[in-house]
Amino acid sequence: MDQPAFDRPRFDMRIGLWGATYSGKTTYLGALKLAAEQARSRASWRVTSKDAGAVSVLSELANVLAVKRMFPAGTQVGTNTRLSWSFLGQNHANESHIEFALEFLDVSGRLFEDQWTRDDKGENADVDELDFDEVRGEPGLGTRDEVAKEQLVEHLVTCDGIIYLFDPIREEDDGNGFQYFNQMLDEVVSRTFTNGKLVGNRLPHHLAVCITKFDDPRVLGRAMTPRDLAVLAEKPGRPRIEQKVARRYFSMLCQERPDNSAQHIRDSILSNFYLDRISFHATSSIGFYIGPNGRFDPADYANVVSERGQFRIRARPQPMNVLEPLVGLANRIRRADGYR
Ligand SMILES: Nc1nc2c(ncn2[C@@H]2O[C@H](COP(=O)(O)OP(=O)(O)O)[C@@H](O)[C@H]2O)c(=O)[nH]1
Ligand SMILES: [Mg+2]
Repeated sequence: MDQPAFDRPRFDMRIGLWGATYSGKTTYLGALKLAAEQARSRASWRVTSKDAGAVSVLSELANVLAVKRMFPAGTQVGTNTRLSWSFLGQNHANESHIEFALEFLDVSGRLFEDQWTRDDKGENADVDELDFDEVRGEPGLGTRDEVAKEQLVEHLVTCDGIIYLFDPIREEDDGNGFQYFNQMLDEVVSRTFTNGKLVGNRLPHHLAVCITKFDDPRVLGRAMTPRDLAVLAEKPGRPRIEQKVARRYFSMLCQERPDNSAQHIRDSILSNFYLDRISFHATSSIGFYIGPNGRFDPADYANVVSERGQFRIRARPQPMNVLEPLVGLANRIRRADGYR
C-alpha cells in the first residue's frame, strides 16, 4: 500500500459502507480483515471494535474466505444492525497514528428491490409508482422498510466519507441499481440540507467508488487490453490495478449504452459530490489467482471456481484495493479538515 503518511490523529472520522444487494459488501468486510493483516507498507493496520459482536462477525467472515475458501452466505450479517469497527494505523517511520471508524448498516436486500427496483406486475403499477407506503400482500412490510430506509439515510448523512461498492457484472445484466442509488442520495442531500451541512449545493462527504469483482475475467478482460495484461505478467508477484484503470473502465461502461446504469450513477455522483472528493478503485476482495511460478498469467487468473454448483475461492485470498480506498478516504477527510 502506498498511502500518504499521516502525522496527526483524528479519532472521530466515520466512514460508511454502502452498495446494492450482491455488490460484495459482506465479502468486502471479511476481506478488510485479511487486507489489514497482509498489509506490508510503511504503516501497519489493526482492525478492532469495542463491540465484541462486531469483532466476531469480522473474524467469522475472514475465516469463511481464508480457511473455508467460500463466499459468505447471502444472509445478512444481522439485518438492520449497525456494526462498527475501528481501524488503527501506525506509521513505522515516525511512530505516528491514525484512527477511523467504519460503520456498516446491513439492510435487507428486499428493501431496495421491493420498493424501487421491483418489476411491478400489478395492474396499477403506473399509477402507484410514487407510493412508498403501500403494503402489497404482506402486512407491515411497508412500515418496516420505511424504518430501515430511514436508518440508512441517517447513517449516510452522519458519515464523513462513503465507500460505495459498484458491481459491474450485475449492473450489466440487469442494470437498475441506479434507481436505488439516486433515490437514496436525494434523501441524503435533503437531510443534509435540512441540517444546514451542504457545502454549496453538494454533499460534504468524500466518496470512494469501488468497482468490485475486478478479479473476474468478465471485468478485468474488458478493463484492460491483452497487451496491458501481458505487461502485468512481466513483473513477478500479484499485480495491483491502478485507480486510472478503474476510472477508465467506469467511463467505458457509461459510454457503451446511452441509458445504462453506470451512466445514471455517474451523473448522480457528479452532481452530488465535489469532483476532488471522489475516487475510483479497482477492487477485488479475493484477488487474482497466481500459479506456482509466482506470476500473473493473463490466460489463468480467475480466483473463483465452480465446484458442485457452488462458487469456491481457488487460492489464498489476497484482497486488492480493499483497505486502500478506506485509508485513502480517511487521509482525504483528515486533510480536508485541516488536521482537526
Ligand atoms: N469474483 C468475485 N466475486 C465476488 C467478490 N466479492 C463478492 N463476489 C460474489 O458476489 C456475491 C455477493 O457478494 P456479497 O458479499 O454477499 O454481496 P452483498 O449482498 O453486497 O453483501 C458473492 O457470493 C460472490 O459470488 C470478489 O471480490 N470477486
Ligand atoms: Mg451481504
